[in-house]
Amino acid sequence: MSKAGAPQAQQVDGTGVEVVVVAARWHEAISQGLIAGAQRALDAAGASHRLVRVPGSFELALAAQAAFAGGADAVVALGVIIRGGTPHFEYVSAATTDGLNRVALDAGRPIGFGVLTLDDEQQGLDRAGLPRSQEDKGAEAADAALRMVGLLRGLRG
Ligand code: DLZ
Repeated sequence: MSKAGAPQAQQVDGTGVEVVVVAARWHEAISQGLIAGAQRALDAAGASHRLVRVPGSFELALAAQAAFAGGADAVVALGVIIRGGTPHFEYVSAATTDGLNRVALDAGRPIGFGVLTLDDEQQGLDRAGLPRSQEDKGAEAADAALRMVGLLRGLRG
């Protein structure tokens, strides 16, 4: 795990931005950390937000698509996928990533990608924005989504 190359954190203005946080239910302790981190970042930016839970990471893309259809300006997608002894890890990870990317491109609206793909639970605890974590991936995903809202508005005029 490394923060090398990560951009410097600067406050982003989310006033008037409607965000839906979609979060999977697998690996709940880590997921709760991601959700809390995303909510902290959205509150700090002044964005409006609500939380929707889905059964697993595979379902995040469909929920994101529905959030955009309902008028969301941005989505923050949060999930935890831990490698098991089966090929399921690769299938779920790839489908989740590809699905979210497709939904964002089809909608022309940003999805902050806060899906952790991990070898073990400890890696997730290290990244979940919990008191002993080194990283806060939920907050990073929320911050990225808000920055993209502003950037896209600037580009589209
Ligand atoms: C099936 C499955 C497996 C093996 N592992 C995870 C995981 O680590 N994290 C996660 O978010 N979801 C997992 N799932 C569930 C799938 O995402 C999906 O919810 C189910 O296959 C039902 O469609």
